[in-house]
Amino acid sequence: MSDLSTLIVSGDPRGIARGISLVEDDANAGASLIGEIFSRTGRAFLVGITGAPGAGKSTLVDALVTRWRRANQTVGVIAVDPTSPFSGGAMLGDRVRMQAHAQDANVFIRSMATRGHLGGLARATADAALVLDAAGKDLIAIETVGVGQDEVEVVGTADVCVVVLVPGMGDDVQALKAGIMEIADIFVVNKADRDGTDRAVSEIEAVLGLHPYTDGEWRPPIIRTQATTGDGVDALIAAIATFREHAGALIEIKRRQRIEAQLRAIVADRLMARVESMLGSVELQHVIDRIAAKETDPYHAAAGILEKV
Ligand SMILES: Nc1nc2c(ncn2[C@@H]2O[C@H](COP(=O)(O)OP(=O)(O)OP(=O)(O)O)[C@@H](O)[C@H]2O)c(=O)[nH]1
Ligand SMILES: [Mg+2]
Repeated sequence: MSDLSTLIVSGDPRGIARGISLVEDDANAGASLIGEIFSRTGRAFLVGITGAPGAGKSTLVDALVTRWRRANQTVGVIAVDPTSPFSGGAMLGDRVRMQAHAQDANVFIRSMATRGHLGGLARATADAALVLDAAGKDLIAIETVGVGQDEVEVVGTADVCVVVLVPGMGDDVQALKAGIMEIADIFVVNKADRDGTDRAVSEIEAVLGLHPYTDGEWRPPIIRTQATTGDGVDALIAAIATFREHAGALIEIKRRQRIEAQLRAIVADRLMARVESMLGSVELQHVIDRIAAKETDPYHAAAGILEKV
């Protein structure tokens, strides 16, 4: 085992930071690191938290971390920074907010950019979670803004997925219909101090009512929270624990999905890298020119390329 892997497995914060940077930035070194630590993973429980910008996700994570620490659980947090214009500056905000935990060696907090990951955001996040898992973190919270396919993919394959909504946002119900619904294991209506909380709860109930839940099938509970005061956060912790106890088969399916997504991303990435090194960028541009000039179409061009690999 390399020095870095040894540091990570011992739970050293600097080792963890270096490990995550490696899986983010360096495909080859990241891959060999994962190879070394992989047998030490599989113990952590991944909690995905998603929702609209400003819904209070980070405040909620902060409140969860406080309680998990009280229960002597070690914690990792991965906050996937939205780069969208309406939520710029979130990274700084997260840092300030989470500062209360900064002195705690048993809490590791990391922000990750949404763009520019070789093999995609989901791959990079899953690898970062593996590093935290190998480092012995009991619980790993992954926060993303539930706006894009990428972000949904990231939290959708966490062991449990918490979708955070707020009162008075008609758009959220649209988002529910647009697919966030399928990935939610637990709904949170945060900012329950605001008007319209009951209405938000009944809107979610109405959407849940469209699905005929069978006996033994997990029906997502709806938890009201006020993340700023911590009200309702114990109920959320209890709901996560209940899910963990009762949805074992579902969690196994999600773990397999996570492995599958990771495997597919790696294969696609490597295949493309092989194609690029084989063709060279000039030849690739030439193929693109031919498609643009309608001399061929993307499907035939792709088939032609794959024949040569
Ligand atoms: N009134 C009220 N405000 C809250 C509550 N929870 C969070 N907020 C406030 O909502 C704002 C956004 O909170 P964040 O935790 O940064 O929200 P977020 O979802 O992480 O935001 P992004 O990461 O930028 O998408 C902050 O000003 C919080 O103080 C709540 O329960 N009630
Ligand atoms: Mg946030």
